[in-house]
Amino acid sequence: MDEAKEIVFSGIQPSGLLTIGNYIGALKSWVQLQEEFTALYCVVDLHALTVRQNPAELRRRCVETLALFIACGLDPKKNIMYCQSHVPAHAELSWLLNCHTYMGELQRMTQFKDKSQKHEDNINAGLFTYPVLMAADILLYGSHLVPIGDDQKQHLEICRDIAIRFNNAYGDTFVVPDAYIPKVGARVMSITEPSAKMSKSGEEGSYIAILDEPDAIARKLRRAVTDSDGEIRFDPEQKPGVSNLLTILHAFSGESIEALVQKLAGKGYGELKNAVAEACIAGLAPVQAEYKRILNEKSFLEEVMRDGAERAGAIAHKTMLKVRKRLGLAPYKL
Ligand code: AQP
Repeated sequence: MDEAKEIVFSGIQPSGLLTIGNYIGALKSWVQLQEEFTALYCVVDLHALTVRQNPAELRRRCVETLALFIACGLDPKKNIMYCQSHVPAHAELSWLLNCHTYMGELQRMTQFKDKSQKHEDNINAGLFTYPVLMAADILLYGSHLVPIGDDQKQHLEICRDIAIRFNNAYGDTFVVPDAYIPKVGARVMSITEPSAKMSKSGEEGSYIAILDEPDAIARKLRRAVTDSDGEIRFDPEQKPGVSNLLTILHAFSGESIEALVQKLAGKGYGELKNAVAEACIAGLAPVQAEYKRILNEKSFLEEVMRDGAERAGAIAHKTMLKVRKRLGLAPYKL
């Protein structure tokens, strides 16, 4: 590890097919940040367990998610990619931080409220303490910067609060991290319900998966919910559907929103949807082709996962020694 570089950490749950929300809001930033920082990118399978998963599917999705990371441009020579459950220190630190987190803080989390409503039959303690595990993920590595979408802002805030509280109580232990939120695309909205975030666990037609076939992408976008005033204008408050389509078009075409609005002035929503579909299909094609190729390279993927866990584990081990000492846990050697 290059000690001179600052550290970036981020993760994605293997809880479904990764969406263009994950791509625009997170993965694109990850690719840029790996050039400048020591970057750790994690398939956060322990987080996925807060919602009931099919074990065989979860096992398969962990490897597929890692393959997709690489297909999106993440390079195992430039960063550390691994599976969260392969580094047990995440769960260990999470417990220690749980003892430094207040119920009231966790009760305020909007994601907990949303997911409790969505999974009424399984409001488990893990769902409630999810932000503490996320804090452990980040603090284990002395992370300076955490690239996230808008939805994770509140969780990053609580992570900072826990780190500051711990440092105040026991002396400087954790780096207090900053969020890195993309200027555009930090909250890609659902195609069918543009007032809600696009989620991989949403209804089938509500999201575009990175691996969706061109026909599926075009079909979903044709059904995108817009509004009735017919004007192509960027106004997320008044026109969430149209603004969301413009954001997606901007992310895949690279053209500024202003330029796109000018170009599409006077045209109908059908044309806007076609333009978004074309850009999306073209932008995702190389990722999809690379994914198919990499997925067949089982031994390469295993090696990336094993090597990543070893390197991440070595950093985590150092942090845990410090944390245990600070808390007064008995050392192995007296
Ligand atoms: N719609 C989105 N727009 C922008 N960024 C997004 N992210 C997720 N959805 C959007 C960002 O992707 C990263 C990984 O998120 P995650 O999969 O670990 O969890 P999530 O935020 O709960 O994403 P989903 O798709 O909504 O997952 P499910 O449906 O399983 O709960 C994060 O940085 C997130 O901000």
